[in-house]
Amino acid sequence: PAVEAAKRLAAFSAVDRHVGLEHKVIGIGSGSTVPYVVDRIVAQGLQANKDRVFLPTGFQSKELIIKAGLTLGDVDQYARIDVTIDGADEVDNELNSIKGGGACQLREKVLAEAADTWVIVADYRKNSHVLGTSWTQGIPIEVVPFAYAKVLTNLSHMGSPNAVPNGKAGLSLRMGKMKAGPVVSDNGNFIIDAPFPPELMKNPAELLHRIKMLTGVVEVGLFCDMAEAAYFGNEDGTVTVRA
Ligand code: DER
Repeated sequence: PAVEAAKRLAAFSAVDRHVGLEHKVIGIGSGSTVPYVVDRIVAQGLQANKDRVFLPTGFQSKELIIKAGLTLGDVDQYARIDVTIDGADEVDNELNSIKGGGACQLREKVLAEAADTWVIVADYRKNSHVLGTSWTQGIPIEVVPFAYAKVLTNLSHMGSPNAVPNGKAGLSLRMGKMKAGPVVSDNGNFIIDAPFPPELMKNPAELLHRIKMLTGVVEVGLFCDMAEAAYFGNEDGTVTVRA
């Protein structure tokens, strides 16, 4: 319950600060914190105005919008977005983040980039100094199925270890839990989770570009120099805002 309260706190604070009557096109992220963003939007009556539309970052996000009675916008119709709010798996001091725990990072990054303002909402577990500190599962990388084996090899040559000390899997193709075979993204692609040593995680922008250039990589779960602000709900009921 402490984590859920922290998620709610972060979400409510971000909506109150960044979603106003003047914002008409709003991007809704994915994951378990974003439902609280939608709760707040509904509570503030911001769904009532039918010319306010909400754009989804994937199947879960779309269902969230529809079930909350928000007006679902067609992503193709809106090249510009006023504000997108999304969760993250970990955030560092410079507001760089690891995303893709939910395998939604491609569409999330499209709506993050298209937004005038992109805001992260997260509980205290995500608040780090350096990426890779709390999120040790590795960087989520969306790859075309045809290329996944080659990308695994290339990532290994870049220094991603096949095993990590904390017992979590090292460099690996993300396999389904209640599904035989690999996880398949909303775009029909596979996800590779690639941990990297701290010295590489200290420069996420450089790592992002090196990974993105590998043939077969569709999108990388590193969001660098994109967030306007990050809201972390804390266990003691306070909110940490980093901008
Ligand atoms: O996959 C993602 O990037 C999602 O935004 C997700 O990982 C956010 O995490 P949450 O479920 O803790 O909000």
